[in-house]
Amino acid sequence: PAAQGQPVIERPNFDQLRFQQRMQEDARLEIARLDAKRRIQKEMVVSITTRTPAMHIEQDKEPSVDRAPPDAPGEQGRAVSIDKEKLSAAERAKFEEGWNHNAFNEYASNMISLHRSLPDVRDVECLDIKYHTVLPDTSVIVVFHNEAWSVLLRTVYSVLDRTPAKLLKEIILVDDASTFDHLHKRLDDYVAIKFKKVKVVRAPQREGLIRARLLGASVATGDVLTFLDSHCEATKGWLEPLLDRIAQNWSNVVTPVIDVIEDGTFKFLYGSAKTTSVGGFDWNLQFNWHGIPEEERLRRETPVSPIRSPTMAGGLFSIDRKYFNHIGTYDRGMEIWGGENLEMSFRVWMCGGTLEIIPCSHVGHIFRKRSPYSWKSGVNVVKKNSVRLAEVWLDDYKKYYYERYNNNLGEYGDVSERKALRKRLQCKTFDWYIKNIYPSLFIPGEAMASGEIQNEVEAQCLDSPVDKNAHNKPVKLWPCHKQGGNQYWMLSKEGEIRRDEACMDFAGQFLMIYPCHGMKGNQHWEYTKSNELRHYHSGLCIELTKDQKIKMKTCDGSTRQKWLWHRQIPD
Ligand code: UD2
Ligand code: MN
Repeated sequence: PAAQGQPVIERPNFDQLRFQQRMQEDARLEIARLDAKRRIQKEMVVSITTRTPAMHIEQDKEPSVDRAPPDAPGEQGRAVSIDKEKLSAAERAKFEEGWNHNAFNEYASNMISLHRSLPDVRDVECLDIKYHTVLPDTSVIVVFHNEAWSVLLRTVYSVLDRTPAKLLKEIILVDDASTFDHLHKRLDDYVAIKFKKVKVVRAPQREGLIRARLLGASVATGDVLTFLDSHCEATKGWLEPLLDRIAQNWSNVVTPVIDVIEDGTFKFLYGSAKTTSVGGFDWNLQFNWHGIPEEERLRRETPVSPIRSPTMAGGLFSIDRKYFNHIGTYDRGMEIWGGENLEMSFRVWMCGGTLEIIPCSHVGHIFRKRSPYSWKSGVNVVKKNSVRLAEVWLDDYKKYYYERYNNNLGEYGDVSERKALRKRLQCKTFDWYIKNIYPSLFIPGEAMASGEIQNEVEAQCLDSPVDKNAHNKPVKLWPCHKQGGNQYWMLSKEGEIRRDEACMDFAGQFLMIYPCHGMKGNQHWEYTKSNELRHYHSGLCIELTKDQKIKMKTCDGSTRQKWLWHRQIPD
């Protein structure tokens, strides 16, 4: 039985999404994590047919290609499944090429209408909300480097088709020096013929998404700036709740719930406000998702009230245009991809703003397992961007990030302007941010015990790989090597045995590594006075068996169940 109402989690239902860090030297897949996520999302998805059918799509918009009949591929957000083996050699080549160019199934996308219909994915509580009758208007800014034609246009049409005309000032497409042919003259011609509200702006050279967004913002004229990735689909009613929140306070920075458009089938997956996650990060300065913290659940008035989020994913958000400038736009010194989302999140919170997820606003995004485009060669841009933000915003806490690189920061350029900005805005400290905005963040310096975990009888240590692909892997036993690495663990105040976002997890069968969920349950451990590692829920202890394996056994006080941490905080 679960202890004192602690949830017992078979598998957490808010596993990290696909925001894998795109370190150049580590572009490998997080297959295990993604599979788990997909499995969970399948369970979350509300059957489309059980909901109110999507209402008609407003048609007061630009002239466009014909709308598809209801049974056409992908309509209502349905999956398009293609049996590659049944394709002719020529078609199969196109199919492969689509995947290679985009890291999603462009071939499937090309079969789907640019106007495909989607279910009304909002929670029923959203349907009764009355928004201000006068709302600010918005410029929608979409930056892209080499986006697929049908995917880019579906992004544009989803906005045009589902946004009241008076709220949409313009859509600004920022081409970040794409090399795909269709994104040049063909796009210009199409935009000129079909659209009135769409502008194309081109960066003369590759700038990366951060400076590309700055370029878009510099020409935008709407009251609000709304950023979207170039592979999104906005759903019915997506914009009003975002603008309404900004109308209440210019320093509210808001994001929609980001639904998942499956990379292979274009199936539109969504969950309810109750399963929505908030943004966090780890000490590798990697963004991650978490369940809504208990305090935040209690603070909110209704299940669909705005959710305060310590960080945002980065691609999809709305911000008052003047506030965007006031708060320091972005750090122009950041390259290509990464870090800008945490930088803006910390900045907004520390300098007096608020970052929220708005549960009644849903926008789908294609999450990819690899980055399809070229990066800057010879530079670890994610590290460079992260060091820049750590230098400016993290105060003493930056040491936890720098430890990862043995304090070898590399070239990160000049951050004096950003430091001056922080001073000018009189922003609060990072310590304030953690204590007030992200109290559940694990602080390595606060671990109750850390280092290797050695068995009392034999010099064998609990061992599991450090890399991100380790999730869902068994914990192994290895001769203690005193090198840290795979044998470095920390015991958190909450009773987790963890490294970064990886926690030891026991769901009844094996001792595993799983993403930390912060809800105790299967990840709750007790290091007893007699040095046992007791799993709180099952009451079993970690044992080194005679045949050199790890087993979860009834606690019996034997030395094979006793473990010593390298460093322990005396009590
Ligand atoms: C996530 C964000 C993304 C950004 C990134 C961190 C979501 C859904 N996505 O990664 O917006 O915050 O984290 O930096 O929150 N692009 C360019 N020039 C480049 C590289 C990319 O214009 O040099 C465009 C790209 O075409 C896309 C957007 O920037 O429209 C984001 O890139 P991504 O889709 O590869 O990033 P994603 O979703 O993995
Ligand atoms: Mn994206």
